[in-house]
Amino acid sequence: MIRLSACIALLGITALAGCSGGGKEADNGAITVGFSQVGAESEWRTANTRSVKEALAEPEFQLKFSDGQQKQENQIKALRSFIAQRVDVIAFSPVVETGWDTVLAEAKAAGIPVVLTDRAVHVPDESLYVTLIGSDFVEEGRRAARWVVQDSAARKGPIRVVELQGTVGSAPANDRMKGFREVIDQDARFQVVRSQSGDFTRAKGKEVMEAFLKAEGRNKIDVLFAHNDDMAIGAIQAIEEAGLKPGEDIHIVSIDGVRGAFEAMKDGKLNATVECNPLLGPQLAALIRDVHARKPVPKRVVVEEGVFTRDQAAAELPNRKY
Ligand code: GYE
Repeated sequence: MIRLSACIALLGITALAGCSGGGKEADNGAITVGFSQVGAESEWRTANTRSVKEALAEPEFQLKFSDGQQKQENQIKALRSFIAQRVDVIAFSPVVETGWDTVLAEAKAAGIPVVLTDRAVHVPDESLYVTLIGSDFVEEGRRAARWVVQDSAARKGPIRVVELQGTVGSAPANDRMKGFREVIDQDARFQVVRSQSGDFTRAKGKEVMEAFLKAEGRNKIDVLFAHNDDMAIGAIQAIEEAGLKPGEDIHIVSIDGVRGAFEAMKDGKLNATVECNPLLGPQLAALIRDVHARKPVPKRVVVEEGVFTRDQAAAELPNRKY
């Protein structure tokens, strides 16, 4: 179950009420929502898309869904088309953090409220969006590092760590890296020897891990931290192809907690996964309802999550919903 901790001050409705225009209701009275998704890069993302589509269903909602294929320019085009169609509410998950000021100002000028889901943006003017619902990625990075520190309690240094980053410039990549470093840097035994983006995909995770193994030598990597499970699963293949045992020769922690990660843990190949819940649909629907009704909503809604290890995998697997 998702528990919410609503933080920061409640958003006043004056900013929105003051805007001219406003969305055009669909003929049947449904709330029209334009949703711009990042892409279909990972198991997390496909579960997230399913959840959003299920929750923003007819007859209450009329959903216009657009897949950005991991490209900001596609998402900006989608947002402009939602504005032109005068949807009631725009919801979107921004692939990267920067570069949204102009299009968000256009939405504001058109009186269309914007709800961020999953990923954050960096805009100097926070009134350009109403609220953000998503995970605390910095904390997820810290949790991954705390697991590594605990797992390495009996080891002597130097402990050589490689990192597979998510999409360059994305909120989860920036924040997970930050949280991980914050904790790992306090223990002098650890050295992050390589850190590169695998764009949150299995294929890239495998490719970059192959390059890491080549550059470092097969016996020089102790720990892999991957910003998502899919990249870890790709890397596991690369490690096996190099003749090493993932989960033993190289200890691996990643983030998301998708089914594939639990299966890899059950097989002993992944050591731990930090949960990041993609099933945001019902909460997003509730927020959109309130935003559309011009009710005040929290500026930030955080999803609470846990950490799972290999010994818990078999028991937890039947409970996983994504
Ligand atoms: O961890 C990754 C996906 O933004 C939280 O995006 C999301 C991340 C998730 O591609 O698997």
